[in-house]
Amino acid sequence: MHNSAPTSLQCGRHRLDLSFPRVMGILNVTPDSFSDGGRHVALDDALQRAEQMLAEGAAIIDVGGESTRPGADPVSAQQEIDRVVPVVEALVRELDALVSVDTSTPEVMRESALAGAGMLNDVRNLRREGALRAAATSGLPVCVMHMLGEPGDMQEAPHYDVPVEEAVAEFLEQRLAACEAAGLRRERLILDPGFGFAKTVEHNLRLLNRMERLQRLGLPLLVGMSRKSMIGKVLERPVEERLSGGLALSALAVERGARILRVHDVGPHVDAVNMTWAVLEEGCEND
Ligand code: 8Y7
Repeated sequence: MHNSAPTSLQCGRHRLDLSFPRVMGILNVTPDSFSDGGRHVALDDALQRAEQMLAEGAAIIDVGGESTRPGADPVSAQQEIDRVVPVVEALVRELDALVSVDTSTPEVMRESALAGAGMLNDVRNLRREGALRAAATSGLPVCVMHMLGEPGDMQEAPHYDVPVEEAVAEFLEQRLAACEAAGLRRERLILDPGFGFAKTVEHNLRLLNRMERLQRLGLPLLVGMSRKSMIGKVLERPVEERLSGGLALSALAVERGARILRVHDVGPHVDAVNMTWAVLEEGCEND
């Protein structure tokens, strides 16, 4: 299917080339993040980890200071700022990195933009009070993800009255309209189906298989499936044994139109994605 989405995005001082699929490396700065065990809280550790991900080919580093794990303790805006902003500043200053900030909190969006972040990533799709306005005034591209409810209650019997890809596409269209009404231009938006958020395994598999439905919205697609329980459930693997399954999902996601892959294991995903892309683009210059 023809992909009509923009092939580059202005992310603060960085221009992100999306004419081929890019990898976003996950940098958790929460004390309780489930797959990093909170080991990356210290600034030096965060810098080192980011440097390694960039060397492995990450185009973007996604910094998150609020755990979305069900049951995680809520954090105040100030706590989140204290965790995230020094890391954003250091990554920009020391590594000239394109930094995305995973947050739903308007104050964090504002402070992150001032600290040099190049992108915002909100799993609550700008539904928090003041988030639409903060995102609009930041001037940065924003990833808008599909999720119903809150991380704490979203997995209580997720149900859709229409096929899941239809429900997700319609929801994202509505959020796009809300963004545009708040002054966030369409050209600045990235869409994400929200794998694992308010979805059963069957929903997740179907949504990936039918992601072309979302491609029709004409915006870059970001996906996050790295180490998620959809892999654990299909393969019966614990979280530390989900890399191979994740690589298979990334290859398929690229084939189904994803242009940004949010992952923990950057090097292996860069290879998987580049290999997939080489096949998909084969002969294109002669078309
Ligand atoms: C996603 C995400 C998480 C995702 C986007 C995890 C912050 C859970 N998942 N952001 N964040 N998309 N855009 O397993 O799928 O990484 S947190």
